[in-house]
Amino acid sequence: MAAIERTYSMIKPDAVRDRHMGEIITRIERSGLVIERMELAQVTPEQAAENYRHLADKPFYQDLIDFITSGPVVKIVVAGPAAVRKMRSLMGATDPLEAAPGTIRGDFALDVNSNVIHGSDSPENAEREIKLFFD
Ligand code: DAT
Ligand code: MG
Repeated sequence: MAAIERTYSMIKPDAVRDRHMGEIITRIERSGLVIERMELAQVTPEQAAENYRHLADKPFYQDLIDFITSGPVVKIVVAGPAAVRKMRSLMGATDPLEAAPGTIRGDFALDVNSNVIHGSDSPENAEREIKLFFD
């Protein structure tokens, strides 16, 4: 039995606004991963800046911060074997135009600027992001 890992995921404001949160949560559950914590909340500018600090020099950075703080999100701690990798696989590629059909981004988005869902990219970043959004 593989060790249990945790990841941080977030249903972004576009998907909440468009009433896709139920279906996205269903997909996470159906995969076998376990939802350990979940909360509808507004991302603060401080949390947004910390979460996207690796992109601070990109031309799209300000749009990204404005978007993620533009409305409520669903903050989720997801647990299971290789949870980080499994969530990334359920999510699909960053650019929805590249994301395969059947993935969350592939099925619910067309634009990289509003790509429906966030998922941590490593177990270390997952721990950091869980603290950032739940402490
Ligand atoms: P991911 O969200 O797949 O981990 P990332 O961490 O590289 O991807 O980027 C974070 C978010 O920034 C991404 O979900 C959407 C936005 N983004 C990334 N690349 C972009 C680009 N080329 N143009 C516009 N937004 C972009
Ligand atoms: Mg990322």
